Amino acid sequence: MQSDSSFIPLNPKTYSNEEMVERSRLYYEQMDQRRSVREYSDQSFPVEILENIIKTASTAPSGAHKQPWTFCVVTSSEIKSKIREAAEEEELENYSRRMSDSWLEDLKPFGTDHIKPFIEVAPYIVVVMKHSYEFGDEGEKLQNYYVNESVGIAVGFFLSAIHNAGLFALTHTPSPMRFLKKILNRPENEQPYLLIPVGLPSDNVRVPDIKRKGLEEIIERY
Ligand code: IYR
Repeated sequence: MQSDSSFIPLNPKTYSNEEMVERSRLYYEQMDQRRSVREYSDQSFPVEILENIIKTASTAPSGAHKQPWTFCVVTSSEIKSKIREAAEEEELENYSRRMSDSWLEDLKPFGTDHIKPFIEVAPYIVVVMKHSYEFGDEGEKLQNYYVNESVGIAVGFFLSAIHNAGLFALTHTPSPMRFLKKILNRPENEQPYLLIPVGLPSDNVRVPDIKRKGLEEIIERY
């Protein structure tokens, strides 16, 4: 199977068990500090950092290595305002009519409502687009595979890289998200997946007092 000449040697970097215990613990401790932030400072940061983060996201595995994603980086105040206006319109409908009473109850601890200033305040808005399919050179449709799984994994890498860089984000889903495709003028094969403000928190920001499930609540041993 591996006789194909397009295979190359891996030369993996490996560690002792002790080193792996230490590395995995340190990574867990670092990631356990990650928090979603809804209130941002307008302070910007070099775009190179975000580009490194997007390159990291794109190292994610994907179905048949199709990398079915585009990361739209928005800094234009005009476009941010358009996105905020359209997102708030949908969210007003969500909070006042579409969401069930139990859903609204579940969201109470997070203090969310339909007003979304972070869309205009955060220095960068990243709109992640998933590619349901691709276009070939003759305009023919080419299949992608496990697109939701692939893009979800890439966004996981993205959030981890943001935290590692010392930046903050929010995975925002202003549903339905069709307006993003229109405002950003994206092609027919792309669908909005998530809207992610990236930046630094506002001064004295407070976050909900959440607890994470313990290991024995999320693991089953066989
Ligand atoms: N999209 C809405 C509502 C919302 C839904 C869930 I589930 C959340 O975890 C948080 C918010 C909003 O962004 O306000």
